Formats: sequence, C-alpha cells, structure tokens
Amino acid sequence: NTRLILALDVLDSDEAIRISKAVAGHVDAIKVGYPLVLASGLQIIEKLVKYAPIIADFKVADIPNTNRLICEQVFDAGADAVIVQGFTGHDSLEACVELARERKKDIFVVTEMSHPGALDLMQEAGKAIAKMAADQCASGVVAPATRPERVKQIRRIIGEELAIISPGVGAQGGSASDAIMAGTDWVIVGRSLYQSADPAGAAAGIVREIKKVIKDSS
Ligand code: BMP
Repeated sequence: NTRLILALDVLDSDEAIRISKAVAGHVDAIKVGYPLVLASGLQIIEKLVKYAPIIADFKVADIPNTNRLICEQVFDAGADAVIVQGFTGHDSLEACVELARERKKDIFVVTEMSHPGALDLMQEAGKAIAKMAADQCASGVVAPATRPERVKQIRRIIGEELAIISPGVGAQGGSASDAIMAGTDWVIVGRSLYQSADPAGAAAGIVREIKKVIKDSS
C-alpha cells in the first residue's frame, strides 16, 4: 500500500504502457481518463490492468439510466473503479453505486474539484455531495489536495468508512504530505510523474514523503 495513484493523462498507448510498467509497484492504482481513452481507445484499460488496478475517470454525470449504461461499458472494459460526479443527484449516483455493488467494483464521487474555478460554484455543493456519497456507501470521494482544509472537512462529513482520493499534488501546487495529514487516503499525481524523465524515481520520492509524514505523525 503506497497511497499513491498515477493519473495517466498521456495520449499515446505505447507511452502509457511504458510509464505504467515503470511505476508499477510504486502506485496502488492508475487513473485513466478521457485524454488517454479518446486518443487510444477503451482497450487501453485491458492493457494497463496488469500493472495496477484501473480507475476510470469519466466523471459520469447523466440521468440514472445513462449513468448505468456508461458504467457497464467501463466495468466490462476491465476497470476496477469509476469516478462519477455527484452534482447530478442521489438517483444518478445510486445507479452507479448499485451496479458497482453487483459487480464488486468501486465508485468514487467528485465533491469539490482542485482547480481555482471550483470555488465559483462547487464549494457548497461539495459538502452535500460528500454526505450523499456516505449515505449511499460509495467506495470513496475525490477531494482537492490543493485545499487540505477542505479534505479535513470532507473527512468529518464522510467518516472513516469511505476513502478519500486527492488530485492536485505537484503541478497544481498541492503537497502529498499536507493532503495525507488532512485525511487523504491516496494522492493522485499526474504530470509530476508522467512528465518526469524518471517516473519510477519520482513515484518512489512521493511514496517516501508519504511514509515519512505518516511515521513522524504517529
Ligand atoms: P496533475 O497531477 O497533472 O495535475 O493531474 C491531476 C489529475 O486529476 C488529472 O487527471 C485531472 O483531470 C484530475 N482531477 C483533478 O486534477 N482535480 C479534480 O478535482 C478532479 C480530478 O479528477
């Protein structure tokens, strides 16, 4: 358990495989999203799943029936988890969570996002979405490493049963150790890993930072 997730936003499938191979063992999961899947096809998931469990970041945000159809396709493609939006409401989320339960897969629900513009509209909704995710027993929520104080608040809302996964470390200015101290279970790192000349070394460095802050605080 390294508590690190790679966000693999590269476009080329050979590059995706090369980086996944390099960081395998340093990461607990690989997050793939629209950039990679649109550029190289949904089959990329099957090719990467041998290196780490795959979280499909499609930020699913539709009516319940469409959400279910999307999640079915993604689970059939070999993904272990899907990231969905929460702002569409309880029934849309429920369609995803129910399917995931049947398939023994995971759903992570976006609360408040990590970029500055998330403060325009998402902050109030984020708390209600976190509560909804907990009420429906989703596997976890996505919360911003760029705002550790929000991670703390979201942790208080969801309790200890759900996981928090947090993007925003590195390129967006957040720190892995601050996010972990605030209550994040896994940090999600993209550019700082896949743009590095040495992705394995960069991943190992972040894992060392995480282990150190956990050790120092215990
Ligand atoms: P990077 O470390 O390169 O900033 O990548 C972060 C990844 O997490 C990207 O895939 C981005 O789409 C995703 N993400 C995010 O940055 N903030 C959020 O609130 C939710 C995300 O899924």
